[in-house]
Amino acid sequence: MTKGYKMPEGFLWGGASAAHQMEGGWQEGGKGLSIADVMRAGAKDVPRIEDDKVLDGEVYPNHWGVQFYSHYKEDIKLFAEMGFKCFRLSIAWTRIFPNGDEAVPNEAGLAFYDDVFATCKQYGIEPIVTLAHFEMPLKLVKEYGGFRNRQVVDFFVKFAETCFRRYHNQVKYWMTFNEINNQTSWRDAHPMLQNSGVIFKEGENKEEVMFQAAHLEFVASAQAVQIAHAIDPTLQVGDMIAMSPIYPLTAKPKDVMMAERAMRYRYYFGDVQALGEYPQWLLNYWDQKGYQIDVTEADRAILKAGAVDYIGFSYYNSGAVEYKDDNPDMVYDEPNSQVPNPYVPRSDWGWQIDPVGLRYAMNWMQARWNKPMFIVENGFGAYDKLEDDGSIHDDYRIKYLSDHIAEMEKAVVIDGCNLIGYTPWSAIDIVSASTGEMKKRYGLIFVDANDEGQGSFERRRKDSFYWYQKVIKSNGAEL
Ligand code: P53
Repeated sequence: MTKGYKMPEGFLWGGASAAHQMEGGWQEGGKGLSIADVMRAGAKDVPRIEDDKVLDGEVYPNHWGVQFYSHYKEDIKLFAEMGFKCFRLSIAWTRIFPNGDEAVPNEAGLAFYDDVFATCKQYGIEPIVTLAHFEMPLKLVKEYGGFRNRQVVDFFVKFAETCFRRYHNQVKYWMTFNEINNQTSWRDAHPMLQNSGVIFKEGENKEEVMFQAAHLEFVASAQAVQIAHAIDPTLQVGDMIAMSPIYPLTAKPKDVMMAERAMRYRYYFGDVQALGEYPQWLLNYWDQKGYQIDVTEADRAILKAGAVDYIGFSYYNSGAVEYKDDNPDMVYDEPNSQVPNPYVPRSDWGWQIDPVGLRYAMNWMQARWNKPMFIVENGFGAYDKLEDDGSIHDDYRIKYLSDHIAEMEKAVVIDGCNLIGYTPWSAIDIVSASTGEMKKRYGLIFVDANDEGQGSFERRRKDSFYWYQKVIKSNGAEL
């Protein structure tokens, strides 16, 4: 164990998850089909294929997840044993509005989360809830075009309002859209998986569509923030940003400028949600490109009045860019503009490991947005080995988490960043979002299941479970 700094009193240590990756029970309790239910399994370099319906004979790993739907009491008990003060989960939109466009919510779905939150409460665990974590009802994608369509704003707002009304006594911390900014890099890879639920049409400009869809998500999010405050002024609603700071590859001024341009492109999402308005450079960019983004005066007023209360963010890695002569305008195009950073190691899936980048990013966000922050994801996807005696020796995960927590603590104690809590990804093994694999494991708790959904689904404590238990017990002093 190494020595860390103690976090402030009341710091929310916990773990994170998302409904589609964890729950399973895809047809239980009246649940409808979400986009995650039609995504096949992929692998490291094999993209997940998105079908437009469930096809016989295909493998859809989110159908079973890790069966949290039937194991939640046992799982939350294990979280309590680790000492969790909070647990981040998402509400599956399709449990509440199975197709997204119903007039009345599905009572069985609402009741499921009543019981999940009651179970958390029994152990003094604060639920931290994401409303949209890559789980849009499939019908809203297919029949309404996702967030191309203003009607979908209304559907989302209705879903959000339904949840706030039902759970505001149990849930104080909310987030609207998970990793809202990862659509900058997922335009080609997973158009449907991103929260926008957009399927691109032949010949259209994907970047323009992305800006338009993101705009409607901002409006939906800002409306949700206002409604939450009207229902219960004690509710805290955050955004959720995939934070991966982009460094200049060298100190050459043009590399530094290129990195600045990359940062503003990736994080304008945070500017809009935290500051309530679009940055001027982006309005200029739209003009230069001839993009016609439908942003009304009414929208602008909503964005301004619906700024978020805190910045939720994930942190896994950093990136780097360099200036290239064939790109004199320094247009940032993700992920193609990125170059490997020779100074940091990589995981088996190629993710760059950079704990200092977390401290750097926290300082950057504090200065730019000046809001409380919440690290709602940080973790290490790796192959784990179940030993014959049932133990799992995941020292690589302990090292990753310990190194990152140490930097987080410096950001708080030395640099004065305002941090509400820390929930590593993931509390328990889950199905990977990008690959659909089970074997890319993140959990502090092991689930005995393979990529095909075979296994006992028994839970086992990894070494990281016992390690994290001590971290929490010492409030961050023992890493
Ligand atoms: P997986 C890409 C880059 C950074 C975070 O990711 C990302 C992604 C998309 O996968 O997603 C977040 O499972 C996301 C979680 C996801 C986790 O990071 O692809 O919010 O749902 O599981 C880890 O390895």
